[in-house]
Amino acid sequence: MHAAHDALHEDATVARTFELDDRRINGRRMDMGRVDEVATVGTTEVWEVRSIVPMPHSFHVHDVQFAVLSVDGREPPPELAGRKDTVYLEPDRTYRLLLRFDDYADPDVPYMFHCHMLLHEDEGMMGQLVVVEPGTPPTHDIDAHDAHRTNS
Ligand SMILES: [Cu+2]
Repeated sequence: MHAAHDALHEDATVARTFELDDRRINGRRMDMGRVDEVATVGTTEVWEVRSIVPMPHSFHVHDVQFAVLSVDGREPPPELAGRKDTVYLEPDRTYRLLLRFDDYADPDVPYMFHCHMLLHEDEGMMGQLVVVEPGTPPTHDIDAHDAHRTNS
């Protein structure tokens, strides 16, 4: 793993897990009335993303770009170096992503994270992420998937 990534990784205070099955993310399909994740501006997060079925997906995040820290615990191949907004997920591999939420907080308007394969996307393989200022709750109903604070 790159030293630069290690240094950034030390800053991560929130970890989230995203398990993708045939058409759902963490067991859910898109619901415009539901906020799945709430992130806070000024924080760095590690997302663990995995296709848990024998099919690939393409995980796409709006708002921020991310770095791929590792694939199954190993340094990512060269094509996964650099900043990404989409990562192709081979089945049964765990991709650890590093995301930094620096700006564009809006408690009203969610961002999306979704599978970028059109059929999957069209069938609701998508969730909503709201980025807020510290101490500001989002205005939509929250049914957030549990994120956990890391011990750093
Ligand atoms: Cu997909």
